[in-house]
Amino acid sequence: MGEGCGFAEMKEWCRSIPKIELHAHLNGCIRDSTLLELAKELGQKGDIIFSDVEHVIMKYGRSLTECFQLFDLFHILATDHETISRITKEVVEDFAAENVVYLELRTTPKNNIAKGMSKQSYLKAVVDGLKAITSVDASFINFSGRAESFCKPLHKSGTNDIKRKKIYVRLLLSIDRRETTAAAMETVSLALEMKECGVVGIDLSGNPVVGEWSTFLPALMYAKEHGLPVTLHCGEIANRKEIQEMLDFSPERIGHACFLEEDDWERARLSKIPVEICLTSNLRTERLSSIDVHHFGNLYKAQHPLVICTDDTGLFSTNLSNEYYLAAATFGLDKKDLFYLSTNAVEFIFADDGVKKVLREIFQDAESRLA
Ligand code: 6MZ
Repeated sequence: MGEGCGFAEMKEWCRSIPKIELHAHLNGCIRDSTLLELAKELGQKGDIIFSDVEHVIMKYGRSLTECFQLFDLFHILATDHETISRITKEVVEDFAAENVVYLELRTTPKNNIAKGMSKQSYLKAVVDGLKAITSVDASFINFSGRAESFCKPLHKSGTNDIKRKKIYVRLLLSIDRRETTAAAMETVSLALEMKECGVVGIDLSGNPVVGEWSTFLPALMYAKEHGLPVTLHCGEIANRKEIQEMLDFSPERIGHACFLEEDDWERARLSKIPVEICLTSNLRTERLSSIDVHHFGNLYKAQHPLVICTDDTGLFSTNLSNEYYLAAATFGLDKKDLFYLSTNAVEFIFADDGVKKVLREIFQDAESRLA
């Protein structure tokens, strides 16, 4: 892993190494081209006015409030089962294309009576999307509980075999902060039912100014009691009381953690709780004045468990390689540091030890080739 290199070479290197993505929201990762196509179709049907939404989809910088307005639009564009399957397939293919070898994809199961959709049928549409993947070898667990693994033949080109990209996919079910206790409980029950089908945990997300911790706590406790790991969007805004309640809960991971105060960090440090870092997302949604003051810097120096993630690749026009590059360029990390970060993320995944073992081998193999 040679040291000094130029801007373009470093970007390419970040793309080439195996990576793990633990914080990506399905509907936040839809390709712009797909969103535009879906918006055009709905425009032709007269359901929306295309010219009104086109510029919103293509906008570059967005405040946190605008993000949540946009999610409502995304959910209008991607409402039926077929579209959910399509976006799942595309999102996984996009992550695999830049050498993500393990993806924990999170999404909020939705009830939509008009589309004949229940939370369970939404989840089935997601799994159908995984089944439809052909351009890469996706290892996931089928709705029947059967492990689908890298069994497809290698794609041949001339006399040379081209190794197909391989990606493990596991699912986290998200509770939206707008939901009631009963709806949150329904999501956790579904996750427990679908544990055998690749659902490995629960996420609490959604607009951080909406909802009360006490509304979600019973469902999150239920998950904990049944051994289902939980990750929380924690401290995306400065809400001291909620941050402390979340730390009291002892989740398996936290995301963002932009507004923790020194004694909150002391607790997080003592409990060594892994933090999902989303640099571009935090910058674009103005959680900080500039990237070099991001808490990643201090946490990295303190050797706190960290995993670099994207949050919403579509919404923020980013990808995981870019986030690794950004961390290196901003905080002076070299290739060895970045490779250590990506390898170490294996320890924070929610999938079982069997998957961890295979991933460790993938990283060892990559390290020997990069040396
Ligand atoms: C909090 C976020 C988020 O679940 O419909 N979501 N929640 N903070 C963020 N940072 C910007 N980014 C995405 O994906 C979209 C949903 O994920 C959550 C929001 O609830 C959003 O509606 P799914 O697939």
